[in-house]
Amino acid sequence: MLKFAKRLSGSRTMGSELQDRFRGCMLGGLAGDCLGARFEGAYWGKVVDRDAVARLVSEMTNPEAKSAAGRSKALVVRRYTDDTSMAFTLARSLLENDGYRERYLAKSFANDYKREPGRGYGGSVIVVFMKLFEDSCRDCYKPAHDQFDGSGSYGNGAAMRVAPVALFCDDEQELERVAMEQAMLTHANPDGVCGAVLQATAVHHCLHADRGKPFDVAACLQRLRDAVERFPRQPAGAAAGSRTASTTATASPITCGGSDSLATFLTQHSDYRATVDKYLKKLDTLSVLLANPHTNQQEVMVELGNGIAASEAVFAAIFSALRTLRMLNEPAQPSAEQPADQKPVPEGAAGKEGKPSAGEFSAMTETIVHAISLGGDTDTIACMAGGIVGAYCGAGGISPSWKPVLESYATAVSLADKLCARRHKLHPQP
Ligand code: R7I
Ligand code: MG
Ligand code: MG
Repeated sequence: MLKFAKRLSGSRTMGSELQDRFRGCMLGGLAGDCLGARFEGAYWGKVVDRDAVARLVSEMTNPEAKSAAGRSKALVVRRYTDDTSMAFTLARSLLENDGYRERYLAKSFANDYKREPGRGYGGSVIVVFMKLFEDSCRDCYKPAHDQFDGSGSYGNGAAMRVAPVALFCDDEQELERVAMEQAMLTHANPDGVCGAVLQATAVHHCLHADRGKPFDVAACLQRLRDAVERFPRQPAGAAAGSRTASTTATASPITCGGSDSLATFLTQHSDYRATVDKYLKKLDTLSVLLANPHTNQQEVMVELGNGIAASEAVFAAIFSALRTLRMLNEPAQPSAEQPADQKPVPEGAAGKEGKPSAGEFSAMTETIVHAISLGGDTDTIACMAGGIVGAYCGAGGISPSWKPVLESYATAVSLADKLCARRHKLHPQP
């Protein structure tokens, strides 16, 4: 096993393992967003040289790092973008209401945008926020439904923020439903919603995967496939067309106001079948790409995409995350078979005088560097990949040198701790 795997058990000393994994998820997302934002949009339709990304990430986070020209660089705090802003808001909303409250969350998203419009929001979602402020807005899902002439946005904005839902919801049914419903406040196209369900499922699976055994990539892919096959999840016992307050046997109260069925809306959408078929096909492609250690960034970008559509960025992120988790199962000494450009980035790569430290491997660094090197929507791909890997590896897998450069690091930890404390209260553990 790679050296990193040994550090997983060490992280248990920080408190409960679960708390560490909650923190890892929130911090991994924050790190991917803050570091990936440096590259967002600079490389649409093309990949970025991995060594260059590793060097720049090191320059951004390592106080001893030197630039390619050998100059020392002062560390600066890296601002988070809309991905983290909306994830924080979603986490707070779930905590403050002890569940999903649609109007509260919709208004919170809109208020956050008004307070900080410069966080790099998607071009069209702003129209949704503006409509939510109108007195005439009675149905908080309608502004999202009206986007793009009634077809709804297929952007990745509902997926990029969804990780807290995986930390909040225990069972699969509740998870998939809350992921769907929160998505539909801003994204009503099945592509945008299914992407959120898939990302939430990936985080949830990795959060609860047994670290005592090698990470089971096939089991994770099967869980993702199951989620797409039953998308959109209907509340248990609810007849199509009658979305009512939840009566599911879940641990927490989830309020679902409104009268129309969101799930029915999705299944009746003209793009619904195409979305399910596309997502299942892309999962097959992802599985083939993952099985081959020679797969390079160019192939991932061409096959899965790296753009702002959920059906691209979510798959790029899940690939980056599962690639790292698969690597944790591999021998410590990379085999001669492994292509040089796919070998793990050594921890502190290009740090001191550009020399990597021997043999060390940081799962989070590896994930974020790989995600960014796919190009395109780098903050969002790295944010989602970081959230998945963090949920498995925990905060113990994140370099302490990243702390001062990630804006609102303490907020991410605090929200993770509150979500974890709530879970412990519902499910006390010895
Ligand atoms: O999805 P969204 O919240 O954007 C998230 C992205 C992330 O990369 C963030 O980091 C931030 O940079 O933005 O915002 P939307 O405005 O709903 O969707 C994003 C973009 O996707 C839109 O501005 C459109 O360019 C495109 N898009 C569509 N274009 C044509 N037809 C989304 N849906 C459609 C569509 O149906
Ligand atoms: Mg962003
Ligand atoms: Mg983005």
